[in-house]
Amino acid sequence: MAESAPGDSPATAFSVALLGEFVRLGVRDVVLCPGSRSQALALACAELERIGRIRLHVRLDERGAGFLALGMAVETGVPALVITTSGTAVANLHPAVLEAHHSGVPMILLTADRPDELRGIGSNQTTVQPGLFGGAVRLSVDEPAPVGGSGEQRGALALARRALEAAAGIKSTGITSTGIRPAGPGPVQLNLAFREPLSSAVTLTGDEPPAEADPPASARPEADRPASDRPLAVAAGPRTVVIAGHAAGPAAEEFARAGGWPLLAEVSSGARFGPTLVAAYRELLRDPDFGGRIERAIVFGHPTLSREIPALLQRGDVEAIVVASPGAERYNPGHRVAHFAAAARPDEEAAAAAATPEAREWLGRWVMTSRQILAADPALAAAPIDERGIGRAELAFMRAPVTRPMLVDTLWRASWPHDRLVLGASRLIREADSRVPGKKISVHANRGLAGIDGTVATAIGIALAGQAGPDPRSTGTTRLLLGDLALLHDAGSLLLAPGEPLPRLQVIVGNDGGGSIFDGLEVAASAPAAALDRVLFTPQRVDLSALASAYGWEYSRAATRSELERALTGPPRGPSILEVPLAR
Ligand SMILES: Cc1ncc(C[n+]2csc(CCOP(=O)(O)OP(=O)(O)O)c2C)c(N)n1
Ligand SMILES: [Mg+2]
Repeated sequence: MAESAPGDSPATAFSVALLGEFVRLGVRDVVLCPGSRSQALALACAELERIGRIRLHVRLDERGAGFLALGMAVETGVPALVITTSGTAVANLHPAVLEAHHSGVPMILLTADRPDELRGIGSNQTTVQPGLFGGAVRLSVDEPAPVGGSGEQRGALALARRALEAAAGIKSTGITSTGIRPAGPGPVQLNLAFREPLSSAVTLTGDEPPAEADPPASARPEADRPASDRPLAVAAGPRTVVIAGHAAGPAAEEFARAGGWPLLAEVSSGARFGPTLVAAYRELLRDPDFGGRIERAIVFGHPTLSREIPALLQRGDVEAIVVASPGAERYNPGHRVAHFAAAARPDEEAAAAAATPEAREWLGRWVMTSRQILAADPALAAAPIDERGIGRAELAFMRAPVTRPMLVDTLWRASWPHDRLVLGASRLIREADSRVPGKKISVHANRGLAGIDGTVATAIGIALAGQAGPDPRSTGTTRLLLGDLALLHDAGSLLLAPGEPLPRLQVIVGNDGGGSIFDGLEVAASAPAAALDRVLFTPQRVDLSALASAYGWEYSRAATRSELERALTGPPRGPSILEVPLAR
């Protein structure tokens, strides 16, 4: 593919072939971290970017780089490549690998390593990289250093294809010490040994013929669905609810509508909309007159935000059916799930039964009561109206300090279908989950493991991938809502070097000076307050305005309702931070 020159490095020839094949198969985003051992890959990427074949994102911190790639794949459905040097650089990918594994997001890591002869002898920056991620990767290959042999480039092409198939979950990749590797999209590690000379000059013209005559496979993961995984036909019958956990997607809404069943949809389910939605599901699940009467629950996605849902599914008098759980583990609270299925639909009788008076009464009560609960929420009361203009009551209303319910409600109202909303792991996602009404908008959260790490990087990945395409959605704004500790945990991801594409991202920080989520734990009622503060709340007093300015991000602050509304309704902008002070 490359023009050859004397003194060519096999590392470069291999890297060009491997990356070229990834591009040919549809990969577009590459996240690259600097390092010496990976230089052949890095320089080949610079060339591929120069000729317009990839979108290259260069990041210093591998931990953030992993989450950036995760965010991109969440948005596009296509894995991004992450390239690192050897040693601790590789270990820094682990948090994002675990999140991708548990949430079923594809990702391909190209980790540079020393060749065999330099391993296990105390060489600089050399550890045991193969297998580092254990059972969290769909495929782990330790590729020997290329030596310039004849079949090497073809081998590189085959490796790219194998990696993509494994990341997409198209093929199960055999038995390991941890058992059969799970299918479904997830992370893949290609550990690539390189020997000196670590690179040579590379020039690509963009006219290189396809390296192989095979028809291009798609990089977009297709569901790995054997023929036996026909949709489960769900019969009419018991009093049923449909639960949409994280990433359930629109299939959950469609299913609930077809069966005429109440839809209990979490905020990041992708199914929080539609005529059968029960947004105030937590209150109702606790109510014996509602939750207490449920006889069957059909779960889509991965519920993580409430205690009520796992409690319901463990009840002896409730039949639990779990459909298309994303990620590596099937959702199975208390090991009480009766059936697992890849997909489901109400059978004909069930669809017809949706119109019976009993079914309509069951659904109607859930939906109407949920709407009444939301309507009675004092935090969401509308502005008082004074016919003679802006009165005192309205002024007071607009000057009211921002509260958590006000924050999530205003943000929800400011979001449109072409926007993307990303929610960090904190009190605020729970606040949103407990009160925002139905709306068909794109909401993401890292709920695979619900870490507070990598949140900024994930949102940048979603924003960059979202704004790159020709899709009308590419005109929207990405907004990230997170707590102060989650922001500080990933402050390094604010680093956008000169020349890097700038995300159209507004980071909204609910700043209550520490981890106030812990104030809601039972232990907060009994443990000494000072101890709780020191070891759980963990106070911080970082000057967020100075932090933003240090990294060159626009900064503003909204302490009242009117300031918040203004800050959330402006035109789309570049990277900005909005600080919202919140009472603990
Ligand atoms: C990587 C990681 N470390 C620790 C935790 C435990 N944890 C959950 S929430 C939280 C504090 C969050 O604080 P903040 O972001 O300020 O949100 P708040 O609860 O104050 O709204 C911590 C430390 C976690 N989820 N992930
Ligand atoms: Mg906080």
